[in-house]
Amino acid sequence: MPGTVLLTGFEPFGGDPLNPSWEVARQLDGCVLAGGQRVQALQLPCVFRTAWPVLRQAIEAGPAPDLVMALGLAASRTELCVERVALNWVDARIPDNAGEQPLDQPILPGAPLAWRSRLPVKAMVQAIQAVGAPAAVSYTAGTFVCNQLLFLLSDYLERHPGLRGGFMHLPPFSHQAGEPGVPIGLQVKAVKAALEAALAQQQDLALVGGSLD
Ligand code: PCA
Repeated sequence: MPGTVLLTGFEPFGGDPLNPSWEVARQLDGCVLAGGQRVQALQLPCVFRTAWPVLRQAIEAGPAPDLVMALGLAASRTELCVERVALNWVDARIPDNAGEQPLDQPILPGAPLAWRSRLPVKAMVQAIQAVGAPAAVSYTAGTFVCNQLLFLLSDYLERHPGLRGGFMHLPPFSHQAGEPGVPIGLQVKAVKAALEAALAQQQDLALVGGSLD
C-alpha cells in the first residue's frame, strides 16, 4: 500500500526573509505522487544541534515513510542538485540560527569520513531535466547544516536498511526571465518529479554525470 514521503525544508537563515527549500516543501504538502504516496512536509530549524533530532522524531513518529527527502537552499547554485555524498565534517562559514559556528570538526567522531546516497541520483537528475528544469549530481553538500543533516540521516539509514532517503540542494528562486535561479513553480514540479523517480527506481541509471573539476 502506498505510504508517505517525508519532505523537509529549512527555515530561513543568514538574514534571508525566506528559504526556497521550505517554500517548495510547503507547496507539495498533501500532494499525492504518481505511485499514490502522500507528501508530508516538515520545516526544520537551521540549527546544528536540533535539525536532525527534529527529523528523526518525525521519521519515528508513525509508520515508516516510503522516502525521506530533505531540501536545502544552495544560494550560489544555478541547478537543482541531487546530493551523492555526505561528508563527516563540519566547518561553518556563518553562525546557525542558534548562534553556533562549529569549525573544523567531525560530525560523528569514529564514523566513516563519508556516506554515499543510495538513491538513484542520476535517474532523479534525468527526471528533473525531463520537466524542463536544470539539474546535476552534486558531490558536496557543503560543510554547514545541510551537509550535517544529510550525514546524520545517511548514518541512520545505514542502520535502518528498509528506509530510503536523501538530500537535494535548490537554487534561489528567479522572479523574471534572465534573472539567475529557477522559478518557484518549476522547482515545485522538479522536486515532485525527483521524488517520483526516487520511488519508482531502486537501481540508478548508468548515465554520465560526474565532473572533472
Ligand atoms: N541551506 C544551508 C542550511 C539550510 C539551508 O537551506 C546549507 O546548505 O547548509
